[in-house]
Amino acid sequence: MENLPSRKKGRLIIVAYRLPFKIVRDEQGTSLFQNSGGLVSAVLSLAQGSQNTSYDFEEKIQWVGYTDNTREELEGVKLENENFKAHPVFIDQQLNDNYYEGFCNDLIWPLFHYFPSLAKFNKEYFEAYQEANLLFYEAMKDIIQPDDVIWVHDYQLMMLPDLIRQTFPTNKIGFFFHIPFPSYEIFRLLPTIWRDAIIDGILGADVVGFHTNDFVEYFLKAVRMVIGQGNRMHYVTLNNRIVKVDAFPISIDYKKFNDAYDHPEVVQYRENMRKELKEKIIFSVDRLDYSKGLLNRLNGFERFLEQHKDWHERVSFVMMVVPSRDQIEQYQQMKSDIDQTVGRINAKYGKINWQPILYQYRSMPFEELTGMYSASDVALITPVRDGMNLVCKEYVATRRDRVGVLILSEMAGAAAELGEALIINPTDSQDIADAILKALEMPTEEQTKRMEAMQQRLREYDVFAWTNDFFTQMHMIEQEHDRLRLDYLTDKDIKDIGQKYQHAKNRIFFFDYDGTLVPIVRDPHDAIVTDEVKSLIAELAQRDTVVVISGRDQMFLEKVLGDLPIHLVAEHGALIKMKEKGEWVLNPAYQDGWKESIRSILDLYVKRCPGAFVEEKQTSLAWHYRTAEDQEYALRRAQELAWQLKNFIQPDMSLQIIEGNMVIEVKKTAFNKGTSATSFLDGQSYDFILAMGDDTTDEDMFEALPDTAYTVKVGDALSMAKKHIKNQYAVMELLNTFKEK
Ligand code: GDG
Repeated sequence: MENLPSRKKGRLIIVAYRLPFKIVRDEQGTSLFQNSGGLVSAVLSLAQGSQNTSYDFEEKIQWVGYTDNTREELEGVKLENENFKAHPVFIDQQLNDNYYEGFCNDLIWPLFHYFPSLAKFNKEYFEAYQEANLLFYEAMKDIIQPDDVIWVHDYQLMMLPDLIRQTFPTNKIGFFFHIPFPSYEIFRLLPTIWRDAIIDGILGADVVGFHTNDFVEYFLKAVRMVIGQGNRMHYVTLNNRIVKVDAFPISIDYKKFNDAYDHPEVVQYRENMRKELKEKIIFSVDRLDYSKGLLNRLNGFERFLEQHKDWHERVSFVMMVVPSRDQIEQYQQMKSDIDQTVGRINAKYGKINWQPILYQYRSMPFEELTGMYSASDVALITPVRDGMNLVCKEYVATRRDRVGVLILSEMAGAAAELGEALIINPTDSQDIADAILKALEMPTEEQTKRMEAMQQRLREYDVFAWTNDFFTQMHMIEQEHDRLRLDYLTDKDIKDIGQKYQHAKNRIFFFDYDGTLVPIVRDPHDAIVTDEVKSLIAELAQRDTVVVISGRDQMFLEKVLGDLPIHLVAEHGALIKMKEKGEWVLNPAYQDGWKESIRSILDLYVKRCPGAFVEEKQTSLAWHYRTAEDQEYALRRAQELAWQLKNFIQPDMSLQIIEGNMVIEVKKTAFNKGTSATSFLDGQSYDFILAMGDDTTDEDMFEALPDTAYTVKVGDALSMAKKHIKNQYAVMELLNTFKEK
């Protein structure tokens, strides 16, 4: 952290579905009750400067969120406490039903938690989702100032980052996703337009965070499949910016839970529970939700009771279920299943003096929650799918006495961090029953050993470290953007280059062909250089050295430029025609004998992808799919092919895979546009060097040329070149400045 440059001023704008406080109106007026949830305290730590982040926020935190109050009700009410200033979003009931209850909780929630059969794919839901995201945007657009940092949260607001980005291109935007991001096989169940909108929406952010690496990988795969964009080390490159996608496992306020252990009310509650309940206490608390594996847990506990009679009357299982979404039919059904199952198990095994399961459907105050955490011998957390799961972390943090056993589902994001828990598969009742027995019989020393290891990890990466981590990444991407800032050639730059040119004695130009000397066209055969460009190059070539370096084959270059007095380089440096010699020579570094094995793989993918074809050049092989019938399918095949080639190609084969625009090309690594360009400089003393190109392969050239060279990227893709130029027409303008006046 010490190396981070000076802190930046600006405000923090949080956008989440809910506001950070409840607005209660009564005869006395309006009161605000601040939530004590994890996000609120994490965000507060940032604002109060208790975190050493690179941002130093000024003013209160601005918080944009939905309120169920009407606009009239809040007229004139000051929605502000000492920490937050709220900007309410008003969504009318019917829209909110389709948006929040509908798209969010009746589609995205079940689908992303791997319950596709519960997901309702309803067109009105999607429209409402778009409309509601727009309402959030409308509510905030007038408050955004130039240095403000915006942090958008969760699956209710996936389209918002891009809505903001379109009008505020330079504000930093973060997006954090609190639920699992599913594998592509699940994600693709969404209609194409919906998944496009979701991916485009999220990618409006600079940093996109998930709880685990798996979710990161799934998201990156969705990005690849939906917009055809890969990533490098979790950086997705878009037209003129980059997006960092990474894992930030959310955590808890460790100290708050750990300190609670000695709070008098908590001590009292703990002692009462230990007195009143049986010898051993098992505890669980979750919101009512099918993702939380409540029935799986009951089945596991029942199996335990069935198999271990010696534990009867000695154990109490306290199962708290917090009311949630119980207007939705599936939730009502689930609640009634739970009620029945608990009733059945208690009736079957209970005695007058022993009720195996103490089940309550309500929420608990913090002291009662931490009292239960600290009174319990076992916490039984069995979600069938959970983004993270904070309950298990809170249980561990509360155990200042360093005993207690955590049983945790492998399906919770938290399982990746809490390996010392007894990890179970929630669908396997026997696994749960065995873990319960093991937990109840676990010696105290072993409990302490496991607990200490987990506590250390949570102490070190608490919720404040989490926010800090996220904001450090936000800051780093800002630096990365600064580094890659698109610096377009100005009129003054062009004048300066012109003057330098006039004064120089020995000058050389390197030009890429497609996209630089000619515009990109659909059929590559039609990319014929105009007479105007040719005459400009011919004129330059009278005075200066001109090299055209292309990935094209020699025949094509010969056809379009062969009559000019210039050097030509084909196939990325494999074939060279020096103007003096007038004949094509194979680069001596090229070694043949590799094509056969690669060709058979490419041919296989032609069969697997109707419309694709293989182009065999003298020194490379290219698999083109721009002519494929089904582009989406072809893109998938292209990715598969690239992956298979990467696995097949061994380092000693010295082969490189270039993933170009609708083409996958395999060539030797021995040369590239960079090595080729620098070979023209050997033994020469050029005092003016200018290189232009639009392709990713031109980056080798920009990187390899000396620092004194003018390197110009055509287009707005991120580049190593020093300057950018808008398009091929601007290239013409620049070339015109070198004309003899
Ligand atoms: C979503 C993701 C991810 C619960 N009952 C009471 C109570 N709680 C508190 C717990 C805990 C929180 O609610 C529940 O958090 P979880 O993480 O377990 O689950 P979700 O609500 O589903 O949250 C989840 C999370 O977002 C954060 O990113 O971990 O995977 O699904 O803090 O303590 N608190 C009190 N009384 C209760 O009765 N005081």
